[in-house]
Amino acid sequence: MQELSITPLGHAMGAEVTGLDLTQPLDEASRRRVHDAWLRHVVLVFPGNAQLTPEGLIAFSRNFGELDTHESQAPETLLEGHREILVVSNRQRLGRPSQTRNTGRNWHTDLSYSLRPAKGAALLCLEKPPVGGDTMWANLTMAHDTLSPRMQAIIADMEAVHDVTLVRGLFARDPALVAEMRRRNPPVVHPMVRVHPETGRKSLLAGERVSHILGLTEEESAALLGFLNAHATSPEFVYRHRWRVGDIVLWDNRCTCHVALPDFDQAQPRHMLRCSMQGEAVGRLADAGPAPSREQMIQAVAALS
Ligand SMILES: O=C(O)CCC(=O)C(=O)O
Ligand SMILES: [Fe+2]
Repeated sequence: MQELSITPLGHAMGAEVTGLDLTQPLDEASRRRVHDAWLRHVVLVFPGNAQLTPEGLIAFSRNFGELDTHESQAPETLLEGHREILVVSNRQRLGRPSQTRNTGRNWHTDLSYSLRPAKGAALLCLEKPPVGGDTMWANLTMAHDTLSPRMQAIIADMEAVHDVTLVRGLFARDPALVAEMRRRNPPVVHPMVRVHPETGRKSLLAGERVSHILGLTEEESAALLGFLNAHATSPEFVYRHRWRVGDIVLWDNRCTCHVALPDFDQAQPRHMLRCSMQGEAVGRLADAGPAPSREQMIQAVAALS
């Protein structure tokens, strides 16, 4: 067996880990080195795992936390007999179009539309199109730290609503599944700035599944979110992964967002298995009622004068 080696892949984040046999349990020293590399490089790539079984993926993923059993997901999107594995695939499933064929098509942090955004995830590529089908991750710690101190102070105590209906392409899926996803995931509130429980560093919880910032008008919220999302996903903060069959990509979901690009021939199979590590319960259910519009504010002020 080669020696464990960790090679950076990008400046913003990303490192490749080789020299591990993931069909065997990791010894404690290797587990620690990989865990430290995960915190440091945020996205880790483990090549050459096409033969790993579902049980092997589950066992490997458990090195990084307790696994989510996907209560927030429709059961038909999970691997038969393994609630810990979500099948992200455009292959037909159970004789029907796959309900995860367009998963991850806008910038998001996994499960931010639930009370418990994932801690991290491991995605194993079993089939990929000849070209395209890349995934991009953005480093939200960098995004936070490169805002001006004044902007950091402005957003420090802000909270935002995350909404499963903003999952791009959701409504192209089976209406019964969409109803199920909405029933399982009413809108939730999360802080805009998160503190990483292990590194203590702040990050910006941005993404395209945020509907609005609490306490602002619709217009203020849209403008600020537009700026923050553009800033957070600017190329300087992004690692783009070009998949090879057998790659496992492990990401820290507490300080990143990601997007799965639809830049490939959809007639070609793209088939991945994902385990998510359970995050801390940080959110709360959103109170009813959308943000007031500027028009409503004008009317309210007029009524006072
Ligand atoms: O298919 C991908 O590349 C990623 C999809 C996604 O967002 C996820 O599995 O969390
Ligand atoms: Fe995702």
